Amino acid sequence: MADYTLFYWPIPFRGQFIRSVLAHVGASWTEADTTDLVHLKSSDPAQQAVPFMGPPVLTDHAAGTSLAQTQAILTYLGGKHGLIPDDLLQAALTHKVIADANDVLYEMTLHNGAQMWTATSWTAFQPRLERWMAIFEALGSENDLSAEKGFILGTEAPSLADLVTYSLWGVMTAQLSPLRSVLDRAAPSISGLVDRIGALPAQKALWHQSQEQYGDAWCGGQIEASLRAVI
Ligand SMILES: N[C@@H](CCC(=O)N[C@@H](CS)C(=O)NCC(=O)O)C(=O)O
Repeated sequence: MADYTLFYWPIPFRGQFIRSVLAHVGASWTEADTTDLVHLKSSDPAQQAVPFMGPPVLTDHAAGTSLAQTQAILTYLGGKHGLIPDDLLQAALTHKVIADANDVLYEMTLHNGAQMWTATSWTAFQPRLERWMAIFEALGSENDLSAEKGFILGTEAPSLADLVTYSLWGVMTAQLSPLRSVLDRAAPSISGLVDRIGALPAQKALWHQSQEQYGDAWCGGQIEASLRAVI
């Protein structure tokens, strides 16, 4: 049996953050069928492996436990596999990076598709999107990150914060390619970092497999269609 089972839609988006960490630590996992996910998602909360509203859900078979909420899953995996620095401030900054990434996902999808993008709303969002990129860039710069070397929290090796940064900006700009030049301009060190993380053998293999499975999808659904129409 695999180490983990991931319940998520067949798209990158939030699921890719989890997949990226699992690949980095060399864990094996099974992707649950969408029918099993739908069944689990619509079950009575009292009957669910973990009470939850929206995926991802990760089952850790050795521990006999399941978790929901991307931030909680990442924190669990990061702690279990030594990807969160011991230093109190660096650990808190790891949680900040995860929370920032989650905010960006919500903003990019207008709160999971509550509204659709229009040319006007997308144009109005551009300063805010670039500011988000600049926020990641500034954190990296404070820790001597450059395009060529270093990691976002100044650690010796990639930490959870780097994998999250890659899964956010690297995956987003790979799937929505017009945004890559925006990232290059607003956050050049982050652009370099995500390329370096993406070039790690485990990430390269994962991304190759993900592209075969998910094609050019990012967040999926009507919100992705409306995004593609305006970028
Ligand atoms: N805060 C949750 C959000 C989960 C979420 O919105 N999941 C989406 C897919 S990315 C979903 O399918 N939601 C369905 C629903 O909320 O009913 C997390 O970060 O994991």
